[in-house]
Amino acid sequence: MHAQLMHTHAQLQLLQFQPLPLHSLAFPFPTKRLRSRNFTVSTTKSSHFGLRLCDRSFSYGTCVRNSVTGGASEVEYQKPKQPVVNKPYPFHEIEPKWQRFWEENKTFRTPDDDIDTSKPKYYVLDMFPYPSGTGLHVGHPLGYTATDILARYKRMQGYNVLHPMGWDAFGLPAEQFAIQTGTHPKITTMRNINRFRSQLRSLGFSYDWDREISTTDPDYYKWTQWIFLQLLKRGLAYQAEVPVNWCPALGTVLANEEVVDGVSERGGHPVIRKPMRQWMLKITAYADRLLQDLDDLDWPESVKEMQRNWIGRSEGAELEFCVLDSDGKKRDIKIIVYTTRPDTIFGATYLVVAPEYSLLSSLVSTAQSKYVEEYKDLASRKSDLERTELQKEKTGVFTGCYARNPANGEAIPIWVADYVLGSYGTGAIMAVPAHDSRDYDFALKHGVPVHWVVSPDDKGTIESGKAFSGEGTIVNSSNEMVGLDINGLSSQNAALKVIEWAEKTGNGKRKVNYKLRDWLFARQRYWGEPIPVIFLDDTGETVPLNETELPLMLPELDDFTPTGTGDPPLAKAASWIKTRDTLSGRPATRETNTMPQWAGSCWYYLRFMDPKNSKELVDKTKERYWSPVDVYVGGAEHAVLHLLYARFWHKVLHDIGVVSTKEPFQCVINQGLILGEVQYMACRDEDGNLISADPSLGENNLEKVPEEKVMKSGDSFVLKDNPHIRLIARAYKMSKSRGNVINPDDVVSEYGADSLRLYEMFMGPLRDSKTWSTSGIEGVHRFLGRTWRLIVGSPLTNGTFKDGTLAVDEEPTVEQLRSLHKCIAKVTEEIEGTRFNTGISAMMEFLNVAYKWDKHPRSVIEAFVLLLSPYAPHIAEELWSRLGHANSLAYEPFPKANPAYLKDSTIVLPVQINGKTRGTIQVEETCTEEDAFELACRDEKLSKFLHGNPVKKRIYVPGKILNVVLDRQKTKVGV
Ligand code: ANZ
Repeated sequence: MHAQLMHTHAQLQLLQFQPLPLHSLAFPFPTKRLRSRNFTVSTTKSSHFGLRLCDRSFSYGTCVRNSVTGGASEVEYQKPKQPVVNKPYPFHEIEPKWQRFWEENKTFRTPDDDIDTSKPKYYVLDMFPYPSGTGLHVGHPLGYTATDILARYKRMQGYNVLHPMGWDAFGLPAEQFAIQTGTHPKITTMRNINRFRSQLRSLGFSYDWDREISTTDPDYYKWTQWIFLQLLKRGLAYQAEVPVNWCPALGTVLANEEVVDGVSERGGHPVIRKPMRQWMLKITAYADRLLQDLDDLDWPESVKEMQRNWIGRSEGAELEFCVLDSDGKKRDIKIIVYTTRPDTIFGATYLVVAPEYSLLSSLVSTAQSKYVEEYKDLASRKSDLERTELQKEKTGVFTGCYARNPANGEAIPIWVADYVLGSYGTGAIMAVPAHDSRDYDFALKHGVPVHWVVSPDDKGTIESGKAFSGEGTIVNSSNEMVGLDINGLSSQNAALKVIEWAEKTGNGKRKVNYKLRDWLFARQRYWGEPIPVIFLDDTGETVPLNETELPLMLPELDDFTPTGTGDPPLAKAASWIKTRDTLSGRPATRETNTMPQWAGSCWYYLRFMDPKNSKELVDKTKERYWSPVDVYVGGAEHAVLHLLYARFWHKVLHDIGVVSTKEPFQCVINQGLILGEVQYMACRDEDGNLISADPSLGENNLEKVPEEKVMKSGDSFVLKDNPHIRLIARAYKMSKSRGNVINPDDVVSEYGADSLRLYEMFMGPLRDSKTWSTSGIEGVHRFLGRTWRLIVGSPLTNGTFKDGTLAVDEEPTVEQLRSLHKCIAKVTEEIEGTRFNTGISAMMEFLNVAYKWDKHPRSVIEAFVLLLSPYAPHIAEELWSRLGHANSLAYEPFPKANPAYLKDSTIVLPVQINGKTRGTIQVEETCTEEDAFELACRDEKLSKFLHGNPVKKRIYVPGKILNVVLDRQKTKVGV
């Protein structure tokens, strides 16, 4: 037990709360109470979540509750889960000390107006978090540490670095919490932000906190609203009656991604489709540019592909079909279909229109109208996803009328079927059952003929009972009457020829289509940016606010519950919604919808360049200097929506001259997922005995076995007590319900922030998913402890360390320089390639070698400390200061590898004796002739020839060959 615990009172300090001087928070505390699991401290001093209660080397607990009663604070501390152990180095003192130092000295402040723009810039950005009530999880520091290493490394390379942090703080959870508890979302959000900030600070990230922004701050959302007005001005924001996902229980409209299997993602409430007036943003106007400009980005190929698919560009044709009445007479209506396969036109045996097709009612014959109406009603209750599912049964109803296929002149039936969507293409298709599987299934079910018009080439085959949807050679496709013959052509050439023919004869034209839809940009929620428009009471006309009226502040509300009618909660702010048009003075009503959560995150990277500018969104000079973001790190879940929306706004801002680059983020990196510690599972039989795991019995039957009861047997895991019982080892996503969540606060408290940072980088490649392992973190923690002891020495008998270091002021040996420079080269190369894990391995190897040295020259140790500093900045700063430096190492030049020390130190030198190569020796490249000969004589093989034989002559070419000529007359036979 540590000496301090023997006293009745421990002298404790509250660590990690940066703004207060540490000593003011030191206080004595009865040690007996510290031994219980949780304990409460009463104090008159204010206190904060996440604070740690420590003495010189132990952490006793982390503040988990903080309440004020009658002027005094009650603070509840929870002990870390792991037992308190002796620490290999005093990180509890070092880490808060350096965090305070950085803050007080504004070490990481990025120069603003005082910037030297002759220096190169590096903008490295994290996807800013949503400050949830649960605080940071260990997944956050993975990306944040990676960007922090890059930021620190680039600073040391002489770059101006922009490395900011902020909060994406509007959103549903704070609003739902407000509905449940009455706490204003502003308060919840502020509390969560404070917690996040203090957690991030405790990890030593080198953010410029002067640039912190929150999307909920009116100084920020003023510009989000300003961008909206620009979109409106350019016709890129418009209102439309759109069927939206209406969730009656939440009283709000949900975005598609918030609806999973017909219920709301949050809460699992049923969702129905309901038409409502909505704001839409015309992202489709940018579809082509969003697609084309992807090519020049250094993004993961998978993310680019997801964006391409989301935009979903397809090339084809719009073809016109004349409608005939039931007697075959030509009517005055045309149906235009969209097809990507004009080559199959001769195989079109029917047309299908979507149930919501605008001309449907004028097509339907009287006899069929009842059935069509019933069918339309049925279809309106299904989601697009349900309707287009490939496996689903293809339903449909005949409209009672026909159309003429313009290629072969045949009259073909027109059906209405829900597998065709009203929102894509023209909402009508020519159905080619022989070559489209959906049409094939439909035709089979409804007895429509199938005409084969594409014959597979070498690669394809026609499977019986299936459509052939591949390309091939066209057959059965010629009609002299209309001047179209595509027989024998490849599908591609045939398609071109059909389009050419259609354009010439007025039967259609080439057409490009996109899957991308316009962006639904309104939410029936309180906690979002108000949309800056009003509606004139007399005419209903929409009038944008004047830019000088921004920000349009969210009104105060006490009641956040949805109105339930579809009117957003803002409709309850009676005095706020009633206003007047500033220009005409006419009475008007404010828009009560708010913007979706995506809005604020669309442009925050620009505000970081100039966060306090009250005149402009971003100053032009600053924008030109910092754009684009050089590296943007975040989760793969943002591959499409956030990254696409931000690119869209950026392009609009580019068009109106606010930004200078075409694209916002040059390089995007997705960090992998951190899965919980591996869990070992077995099953139980009916009598309750453990049996081998059998996943086929279902997930619920798997039971966790504690790690200490598990052993490895060959490639598998078995129960120690009964090796016949086989276990499965699995890592799961961290979740409360599985009880496998690792709290970064606990890790920091037990091992320190440097260990957490280093471990998250050491777990594996940044982009891969990885499993958490406590023994892994102990490994890197030991490495830091060994680094400390190598440089500072072993602890004194009282557990403290002597001041200064063991480094000596001596010239390093060539061997030492070789080890160092190899390490520098490797660490540099790996940081550049964002392969941080292998960089750490190189430092570990160096440390092992350095432990063998008798003396540790200062220059070598200093360089090593600098190398380590981006990864483990606290320990590195402390060592740097102990090495005699008064300033932070944050701007010291990063060590450069000297190529002279990188070559392999030894070479293999061939040795010839009397003209014949008899063997080789391993020598230093710079080895002298004398040393080379000496080595040859000691070599087992060569010594047989050399031993006792007089040498007549030696010819030595350094680095190439040693040639020994023996005196033949006095030499043994055989040489
Ligand atoms: C005839 C044809 C023949 C087709 C063939 C395919 C294969 P993408 O690539 O996704 O753009 N289509 C067109 N509009 C549709 C709608 N509103 N709802 C459902 N399906 C629709 O797909 C375009 C193809 O999907 C079009 O080409 C059309 O069917 C169908 F051998 O036309 B195709």
